[in-house]
Amino acid sequence: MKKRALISVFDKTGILEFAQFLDQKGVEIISTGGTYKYLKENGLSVIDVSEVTNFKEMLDGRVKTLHPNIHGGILAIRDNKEHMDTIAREGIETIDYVVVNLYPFFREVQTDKTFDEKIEFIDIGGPTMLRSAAKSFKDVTVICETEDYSVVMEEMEKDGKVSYETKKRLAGKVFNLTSAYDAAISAFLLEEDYPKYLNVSYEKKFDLRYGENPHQSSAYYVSTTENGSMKDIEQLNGKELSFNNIRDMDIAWKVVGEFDGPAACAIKHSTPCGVAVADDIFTAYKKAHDCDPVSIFGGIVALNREVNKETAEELKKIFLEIVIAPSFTDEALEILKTKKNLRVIECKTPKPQDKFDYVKVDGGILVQGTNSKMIDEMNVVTEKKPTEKEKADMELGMKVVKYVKSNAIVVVKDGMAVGVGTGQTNRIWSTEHALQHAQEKVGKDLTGAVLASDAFFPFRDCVDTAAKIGIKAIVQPGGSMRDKESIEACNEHGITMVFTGIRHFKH
Ligand code: 93A
Repeated sequence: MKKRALISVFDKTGILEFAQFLDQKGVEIISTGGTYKYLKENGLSVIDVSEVTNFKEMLDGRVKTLHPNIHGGILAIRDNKEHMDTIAREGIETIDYVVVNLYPFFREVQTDKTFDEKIEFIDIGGPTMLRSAAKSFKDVTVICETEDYSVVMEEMEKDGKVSYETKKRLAGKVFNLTSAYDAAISAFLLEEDYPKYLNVSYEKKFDLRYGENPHQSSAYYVSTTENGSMKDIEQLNGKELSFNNIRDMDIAWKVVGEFDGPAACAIKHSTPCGVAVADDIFTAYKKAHDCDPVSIFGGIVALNREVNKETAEELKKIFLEIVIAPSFTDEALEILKTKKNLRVIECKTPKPQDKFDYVKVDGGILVQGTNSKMIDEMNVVTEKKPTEKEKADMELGMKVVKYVKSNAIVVVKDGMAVGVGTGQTNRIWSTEHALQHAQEKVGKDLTGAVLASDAFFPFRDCVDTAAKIGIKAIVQPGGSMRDKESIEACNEHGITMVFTGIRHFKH
């Protein structure tokens, strides 16, 4: 019996060559409106789908292939006699190849088209054919991606047929696509109800060499429905990005995104090791570097202003994995490009866009709104009031603490996060760590420095320890049973303390 292919593609890339190939192999080609016209114009003999369905396309093309003559021909099991008798009785012939790519809903949903226009990009007939063909994969070769034309052509050329394994893999790709496609539509319509309904739809951006460690396989996926800065990156120089690179770069970019003025941030192992603000980006970077000149080595640096020549020269002085910024001057880029391996990344989306955060647990996933609320109020709870300078450093401290693993303590001086106490299992160790670190980096004099904490102090010990080193201002959310003890300690030591009302746990 003559083999038949149904071709209905929105993206016509490579379809002519593939259709010609099928034609040469004696496969009869059936096509829908636009595809039919395109193939016909290019000299192929094609059958219009309406000749198969005995129905004209209708409802502005909403119904063109949704017909038993199509789906019967795809879904009939070839070695089931009853199935074959049934379609024969109904005058339906089998379809052996289904080649479809869908209306580009992923792309169109992110444009500024109207709601109703976007609805029209929901493909119904396409996924239906793909799903029918994928279910019938033993009998039907189904192609939903242009890149698979060559795979099928090679096998047909070599073996005269497409193997079971390939047909199964192609079917799996169909359901992978249609599930992501449906999730994207669901996200579009149920936006308000999220995360009550989980609508995750991602497409692969690229494969990664490995994951967190070389023995872990890995790939990078980006959302098909949501915008975001890490979707918007362009690599201008350097080695390929790694799993750890992307993760660290994301944090670095989020940190500098907290600031409206010029800011720089260095990240090591997901932890900020230098964050600073200044009137210009050169100074901000210099200060971020000086927060911790040891840890920044091999780190990831984010800058929230265009990188100019002098900043590039400064960046070039040490070994860095990545520099990410909104733009680079030509001169700056030239300087950075002299470092062959340095990954130079441009990102045009300055602030994080995600509304939700996911945390993977074994066999499940936790969903939460992103931690986008910084400070509720600056409530001074001590006799001593903070100066404007202290207030600015308090804000910086809180912005950094948000990205430090709990228990998190950050010491800030003159617009620089000079001490970062991270990931300790009690608050006093984090406090000691941050203070010790700050002393080492900026010398003994921490007079006038500010201490920020991601959560309340359970006891007064942190205040007492900070006082010994010369800390004169503390910012924290407040809310402990023993807040009073910490406030008393501050008053005894002449420290000002501010409650923000917003906790920033990061577990
Ligand atoms: O509007 S639809 O949901 N109804 C259908 O019956 C149908 N059949 C194929 N969309 C349908 N298609 C889609 O048309 C395919 O998925 C493909 O993307 C597109 C190809 O249309 P044309 O051949 O007219 O360019």
